[in-house]
Amino acid sequence: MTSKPLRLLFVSTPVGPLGTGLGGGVELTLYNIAQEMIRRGHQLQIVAPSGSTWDSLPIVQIPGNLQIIAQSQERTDPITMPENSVLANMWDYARQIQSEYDLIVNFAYDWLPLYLTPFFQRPIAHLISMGSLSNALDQIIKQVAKQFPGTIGFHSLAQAATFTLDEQFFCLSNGIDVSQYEFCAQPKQQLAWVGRISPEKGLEDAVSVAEITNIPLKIMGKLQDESYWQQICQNYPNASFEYLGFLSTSQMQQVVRECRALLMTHRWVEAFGNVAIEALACGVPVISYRRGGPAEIVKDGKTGFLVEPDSIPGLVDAVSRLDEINRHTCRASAETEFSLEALGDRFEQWFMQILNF
Ligand code: HBI
Repeated sequence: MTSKPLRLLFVSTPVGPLGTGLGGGVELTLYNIAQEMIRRGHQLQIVAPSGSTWDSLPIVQIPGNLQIIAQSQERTDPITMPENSVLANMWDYARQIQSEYDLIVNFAYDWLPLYLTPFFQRPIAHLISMGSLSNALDQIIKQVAKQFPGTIGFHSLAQAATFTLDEQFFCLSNGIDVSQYEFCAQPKQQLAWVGRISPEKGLEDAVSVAEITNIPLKIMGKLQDESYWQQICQNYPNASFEYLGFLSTSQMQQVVRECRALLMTHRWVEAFGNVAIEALACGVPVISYRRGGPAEIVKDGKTGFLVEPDSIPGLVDAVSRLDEINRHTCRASAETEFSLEALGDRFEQWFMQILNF
């Protein structure tokens, strides 16, 4: 706990209302850290797009048109804003009420809140939730890192490295409410894949593993790219795989915990990989490409295996070695490094540094 309670204003991602899964990993991060800050006695207000529903969290719903997802754009694309932009509306609201808070925390992977930073009276902490995707966004992140050192937060060193900042930044890792995940000692003969179904997540590689090993694959997550999914269904007629939909945390962990392993087959530098620590919390080993955040989460040979990126034979070999992994070791690593307690300590440390208490 910091010396005194902080008054925190969290401004959410503009790509979808909280609770819909459209915001991907950053939704879970926002929910977890909000919960933990309230538990620690801080005052908290969340600003999010209309339609956000989330338990008892205090959310101000802002209307407006959603922002298109950054990963669907080209690196050289100009920044685009829809008319009646929910992103602009959320930050206009934050501007109006900023004096009631000590610190504003930005969860959007977007240009506007970074550009607005010097125009605000209150400090803004920017949690950058993905690796580098856009030249215009890279540039404004560099600018804010230079002008406001320490206010840029990342989830992993690999993610930070994609922005080549020479300024100091803060590495938050990530964390989950481990008590939401139930350990399972005896899994079924099945594998899990969890994530937004979109090309950058490389689902087809996991389906290949299911076809080669003849172990059924359970797929969960937001079906973001319909044509990509249809392509996979056509290209792997002999593989045994089943799409279970976008499940709540509790439903998802009920399936994952009974799997022999979670496969992570991402093509891009995954900023962190929340699903990796969710699987570990269930005692489930993680088999992941050695790329991005998961390479800083999985202890090779201890809590899973790190595989040469894009090597399907590497994934298949790791599956054959799963009996070398002790599922209790997986659970223990989630409890020590990735708990809400550990995450809360890192966020408080970041906030206090920015407020230079
Ligand atoms: N795209 N424009 C934009 N803004 C976001 O906040 C955003 C996104 N794409 C994906 C995303 N956020 C989250 O799914 C990731 O941060 C996890």
